[in-house]
Amino acid sequence: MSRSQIPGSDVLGPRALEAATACGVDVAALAGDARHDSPVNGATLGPIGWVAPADVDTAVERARAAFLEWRRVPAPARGAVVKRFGELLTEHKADLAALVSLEVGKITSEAAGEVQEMIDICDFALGLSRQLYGRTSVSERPGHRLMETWHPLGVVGVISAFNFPVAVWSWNTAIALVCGDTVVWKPSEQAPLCARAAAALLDRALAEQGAPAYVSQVVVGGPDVGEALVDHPGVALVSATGSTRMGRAVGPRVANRFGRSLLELGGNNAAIVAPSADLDLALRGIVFAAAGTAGQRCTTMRRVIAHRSVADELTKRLAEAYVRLPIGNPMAEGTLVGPLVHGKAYDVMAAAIEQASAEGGTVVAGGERVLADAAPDAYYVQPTIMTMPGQTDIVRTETFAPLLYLVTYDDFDEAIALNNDVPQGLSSSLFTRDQAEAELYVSAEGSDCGIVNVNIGTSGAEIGGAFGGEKETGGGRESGSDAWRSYMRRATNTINYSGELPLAQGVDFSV
Ligand code: UN1
Repeated sequence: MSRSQIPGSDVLGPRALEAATACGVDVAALAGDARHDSPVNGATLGPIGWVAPADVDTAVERARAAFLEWRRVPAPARGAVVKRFGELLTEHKADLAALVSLEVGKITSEAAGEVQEMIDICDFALGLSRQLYGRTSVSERPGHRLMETWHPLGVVGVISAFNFPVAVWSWNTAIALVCGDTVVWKPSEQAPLCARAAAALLDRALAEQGAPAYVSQVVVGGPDVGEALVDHPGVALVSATGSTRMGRAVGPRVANRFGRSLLELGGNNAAIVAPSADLDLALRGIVFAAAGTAGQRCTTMRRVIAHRSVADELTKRLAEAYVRLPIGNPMAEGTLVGPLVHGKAYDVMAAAIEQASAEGGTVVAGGERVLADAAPDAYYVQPTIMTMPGQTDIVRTETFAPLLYLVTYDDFDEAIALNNDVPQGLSSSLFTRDQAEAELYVSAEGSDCGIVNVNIGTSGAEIGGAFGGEKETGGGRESGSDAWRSYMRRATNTINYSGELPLAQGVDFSV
């Protein structure tokens, strides 16, 4: 199949059902009026089988009951489930990746990378299942000991976005499960088959390891299903990935019922390119981060802040690289840029290009829709570069598409200021060979983002680090490092073995 040959529904539909069946989904049971379209050709992939908001109640009640049992299972035994899940993901990597390509349009290599990210988090969570450490501390009172114990929170609600339709759920779920929580997942409406396939593999791992029923559940439905999860008092933690607009709605609602939320929202990620940068390396880092995944990662690079001395050369070389990017059928070999998720995403991109032009920008590469004849209902676009006179309104706005803005700087402090002068704070990077610049960039006076890289792009983080960002990105941290703490509650224990009852702070309350 060539890149410009967009497969028809006679190919895509059966492939989707075959892959979902191989992962253990009972496709015959999927019914209902709700349908979803493949970004690859715009054609309907089949019934979704939506649940109603009222079904969220049942799911949360079941998850709550399962939690009471699951929390008694030793953490390393919970880890064994996650280990098995990782093995099943490895076995079904190609099928799950195919579903990711079909439902959200990722190229095969990135879709496989997404599944690999799931396998990696299973490994991480397995190790973590023996490392849920608490601290001990010294007491100011004789014959007393202070310690912290970590306990599972309860039911975790996961709301995930189309662009990482299964990996982000798995970051949350693998960690939540070893922590002793149970999970109710509301996946993206765009990716119900991926979600059911991933959930079916986890169900199998849970059953094989003798876990209680309803430790993991998936509720496929519309925004009202997500809202029911957000508002449910039985959901201890809502971990939500999506737009800042969505987070602005979710955060206060969860806080209002004193639930916890973990938000991973928009980014407006920049790379600074310093005069000493290795331009070959910068070029490769920028092209992957800005045009990869058709610009639809939350970590996608959206701004380049180039030193005036290298800006022209960099712009020229970037434009040359962009022209060569193979755009088309994401499942064809050699394709690097697949489709946008739907027509609305295309409209938003086209409007952003128009606004950026009105704000003084110039398109130096891309900007056009392609393959409209071969796929009239799908939206393939040329990744686009625009030079801008400065960080105008549109530059400070996240547009979820392959649209990269270039601005220039004269001194490094100005570059850092530009890096930080956006409402979002997810990811950032600096290309330099100057060690002082690199150190400053990762210091407290440097980038204000949650992810701060040197000599690599903004996207493609490994699961071992904590993932998330500041400001309008929402402040949450998922995945590696000590992000597990968000899925547990901490108890401070004071144990008195003295036989006396001395009071802290020297208080005398003798009776
Ligand atoms: C996202 O786009 O929501 O760092 C997650 C990355 C991936 C995760 C992206 N590991 O680009």
